Order: sequence, then C-alpha cells, then structure tokens
Amino acid sequence: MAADQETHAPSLDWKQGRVTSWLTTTDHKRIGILYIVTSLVFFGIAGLLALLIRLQLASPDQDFITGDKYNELFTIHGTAMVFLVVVPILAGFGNYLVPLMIGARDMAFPKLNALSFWFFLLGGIVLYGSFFAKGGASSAGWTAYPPLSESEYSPGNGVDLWILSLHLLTLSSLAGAINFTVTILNMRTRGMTFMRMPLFIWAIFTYAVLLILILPMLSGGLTLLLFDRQLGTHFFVPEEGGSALLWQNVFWFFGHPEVYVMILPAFGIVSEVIPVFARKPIFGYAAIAFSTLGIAFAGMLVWAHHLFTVGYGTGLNSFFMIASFLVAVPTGIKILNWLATLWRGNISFDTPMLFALGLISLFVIGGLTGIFVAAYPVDWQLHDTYFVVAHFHYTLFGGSMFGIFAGLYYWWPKMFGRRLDERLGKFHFWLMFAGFNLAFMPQHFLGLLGMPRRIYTYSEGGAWEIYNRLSTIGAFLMAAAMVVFAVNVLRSRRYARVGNDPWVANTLEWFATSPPPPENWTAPLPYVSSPRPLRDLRIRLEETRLG
Ligand code: HEM
Ligand SMILES: [Cu+2]
Repeated sequence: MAADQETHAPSLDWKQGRVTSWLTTTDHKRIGILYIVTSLVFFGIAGLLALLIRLQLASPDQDFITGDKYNELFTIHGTAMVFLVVVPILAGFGNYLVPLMIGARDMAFPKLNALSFWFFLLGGIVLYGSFFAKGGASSAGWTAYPPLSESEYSPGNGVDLWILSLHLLTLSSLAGAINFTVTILNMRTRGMTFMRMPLFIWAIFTYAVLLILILPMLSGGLTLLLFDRQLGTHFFVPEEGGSALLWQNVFWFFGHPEVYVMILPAFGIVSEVIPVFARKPIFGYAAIAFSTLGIAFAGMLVWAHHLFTVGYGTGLNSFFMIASFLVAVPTGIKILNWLATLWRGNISFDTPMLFALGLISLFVIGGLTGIFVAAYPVDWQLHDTYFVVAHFHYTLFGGSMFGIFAGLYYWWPKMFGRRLDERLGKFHFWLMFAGFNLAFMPQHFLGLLGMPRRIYTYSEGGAWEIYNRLSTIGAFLMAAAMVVFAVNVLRSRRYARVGNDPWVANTLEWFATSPPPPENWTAPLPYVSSPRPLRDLRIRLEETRLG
C-alpha cells in the first residue's frame, strides 16, 4: 500500500465543515452522516416515549399517564422507531458506504439524495410536532386501523399529521431507494460483477427494491384514509359500503415486507463484520447473497398472517401459515453460514463482533417465536398480546438495532478517523444485552398469561405485576447503556487517529483514507477479482515485496 495513503488526509477534519456547507451538501458521505445523526436523535426521543410507557406499566392501577395520552405514546413510539429510526439509519449507512464499497465517486443522483434527507427530517418534525396538534397526536396505533383512525373516532388533527408525516417519509425513502438501485446497477468499479459485490451491497440493493415495491401501496392507502377523514369518502367505513379489512390488507402488504427492509441491511452488516473478526472468508458467499433475495421474495407473500383472527377461514389461513414458515428457510441459511464462518475461526471479540453475535442469538429467539405465531391456531391465542410485542422487539431491536450498533462501531473509524473506545464499547454491549433481555423476555410470559398489548394499566393482585416490574427495570438498563454509548461518542474526538484499514478488512471502503476525501479516492482503485478486493491487494503487495 502506497505510503501516502496511510497518513490521514490533511484538511479533511470535519471541524472545518461550516454549517452552510452541511446544509447545502450533496456529498453522499455527509448525507449519510446527517441521516445517522438525525436517526440517533429520533431514537433517543422514541426511546424516552418507551420509558414513559414502561413507567406507566411498572405497577398496577397507575394513573401516572391518562389512557388517551398512553395511546398517543405507543402510537408515536412505534411509528417513529420504524419510520424515523431503523429504516432511515440504514439509509444513512447505505448512503455513506454504497459508493465507497462499489468504488464510485458518489450516488447516481446527489441532489435527489440531499432532497430525500430533508424530506426525512421534515417528516420527523411533523410526526413529533403532532403531539402539540389540536386533540394531540394520533392514538390509533402505528397500524392506524379504521374505524378507530377515521375522524368519527379520532377527531382533531393527530391522524392527519400522522398521514402527512408518513407521506413525506415515504417520498424520502422512495427517492433514496431509486438512488441506491440505479447506483448499484450502473456505478460499480472495474471487475465488480454482482457475484463480487460485498454482501452489504446485496442487502442494500434488496432493501431498495423492496421499498420500491411496497411504498406505493402505503402511499395509496394513506391517501384513501385522508380522503375518508377530509373529503367524506367511505373506503374503510363498513356501514357505508367500505371495508375496514381493505385497510388491514393494504397496510400489511406494505407492513410485513417493511420488517425485511429493517432486518436485511442489519444482516448485511453482520455478513461484513463476522469474516473480518473471525479472520476467515464468509462461508457460502453465494448462498448468503441469494438468501437475501429469497427472504425478500417469500416475505412479500405472508402479509395476511396479521389477519389470522379476522375469520378468513382454513384455506387462506393455511396458505399464509405455510408461506410464513417458508421465510425461515433462507433466514436459516444465513444463520448457519455465519456459524460455519465462526467455526474454527481466529475470533477477536471487539465490540462490532459482540453486537454481531448478539444479533444472531437474539434474532434466533425472535425468529422462533415468529414461527410460533405463524401457526394460526397458536396465533388465535397470542394475537395482540405481549407475546407479540416481545416477538417483534426481539427481531427489530435484538435484530436490527444490534446490527446497527455493530455497524456504528465497525465503520466509525472510517467515518471519523478514530475508533470508539473498546472498554466503553464492551460495557455498552453487555449492559444493552442484559437490559434488553430483562425488558422483553418477561413480556413473552405476560402474553402467555393473557396480557393484551396497548392497555394503559391493569389491576392489582394478578400474575402480571412481577413481569411488568422486571420489564421496566430492563428498559431503564437499556437507557443507561445508551448513555454509555453517548459518552463514548462525545469523548471520541480526543481518541487517537487510525489509518485506512484499522480492522485489516476485505472491502473497498477500507482502501480510502479515514475519513475519505470529498472525491473518495486518492489512488487508482485495484481491479476487483473477488468479493474481497482489499485482501487480494494485500496479498499481491506482499508477493511483490517478497519478489
Ligand atoms: C428502546 C427500547 C424499546 C422499548 C423499551 C420499547 C417498548 C415498547 C412497549 C412496552 C410497547 C408496547 C406498548 C403497548 O402495546 O401498550 C412497544 C410497542 C412498539 N414498539 Fe417498542 N420499544 C423499544 C424499541 C423499539 C424499537 C427499536 C422498535 C423498532 C422498530 C420498536 C417498535 C415498536 C412498535 C412497532 C410497537 C407497537 C406500537 C403499537 O402498538 O402501535 N420499539 N414498545
Ligand atoms: Cu408479519
């Protein structure tokens, strides 16, 4: 590796970025960082809403929060975590990494890229701002099922602002998805065929294509609901000839594949991290790449497993049950290939690796309970109970959020030129891992003991008290873990600088300086002849050195 590439690039210190240059930037790296920082702030707010929910449920017969306010809290918490945190922070990683990993100068449409960020920010301001709307924020749940979401039962502007915010966020995601798809299809460097792309790129490509397929369905549904509320149409009003089940089908045709939009890039991060910290090539590159497409495809065929209790009958229920079971096959391929990569590896348990291993263990629990509720006779018992709340937090927090933390610790040195502190990182991981399981494992038992979701209190003397108390303690431990992370980030500006490739990794982003210059590359890119171009380059350099 040429000497000048090792020294950190002068005049690239982020402190020199003036506010205006950030406000007007079209650079994919800066837009990526704007997405990540904004999503983390939105995560903090949605996490605080969750703490209020847990405080209200910590003991029976609480009146710390009124029923109406409680309904607003879980509605905005759930909506924010999905649309303001997980989906956009993954767009942030994609924005920062896709051009660097495929050897491009920027995204295909830089200005459209900037626009999608500002739509995202505006959507977030509208959603959180809706708490101050007439009648308060939406309290119809993140699923906004009519007739509850119709103006008869949800007067005021809360639901209208919820719809406006989701329209802005959908536009933002759709613009981003088109940008990712065009960039990955057309801007890969010399030699980088599809079967030589990093697995994270496969994941972001699938994330983008899924969004393009499902977001128009959500936009259409939101518009019809707005018409019902504002123009007096009756699309979802059964008494007037409409259908409440139409909304449920429209919402979940989008909503279920949306969970794969939230997990596949996190899986992609794990597929990048595990081979680097196990010092072994990934086991079954092609199988993992195609299982990403397999999950997306099968995931489009299962949406009505959310409607098992509406009375569709054995035929339809059985189809959606079997289709839901099928998703486990490509998911299992990923899990087994990661374990095969770890097998006999020379593993170093740095923080990115700990979070990656955390994702595997927690997602397996979330996936297995998903199989339970995919069996519709079982779901008839557990639908809308805390068992379901526990299930999707194991997949969305234990899965997506743990993957996102792995990515933050792994790519932080590339983005900011310094590694986050390992001791604080490990403390963050173990506190989060313990807090998470204490918060959500007891919720499985609450569900089995019949506790419905979305209730703001419960009576004294039942079996639910201890589990709720434990769950609340767990939620506060998770909050403490996030404080440790914030301290690590704030102190990181004083840590030592690192070179291009602090982890001795495999993919092209580590060929650039840390952080990369505005034009990304300071030297001609190597010809890509495998999914591990940087490793190939290291070997070639070693061979020439040995002559
Ligand atoms: C930060 C830690 C978190 C805690 C303590 C937490 C806690 C909770 C609780 C207790 C509920 C149930 C409210 C009820 O039914 O009455 C809930 C609902 C929900 N959470 Fe979380 N959550 C957290 C993170 C997340 C994350 C990362 C996601 C991922 C996207 C998420 C998505 C949701 C959704 C979609 C709902 C359903 C809201 C509804 O019923 O409309 N949560 N959360
Ligand atoms: Cu589903």
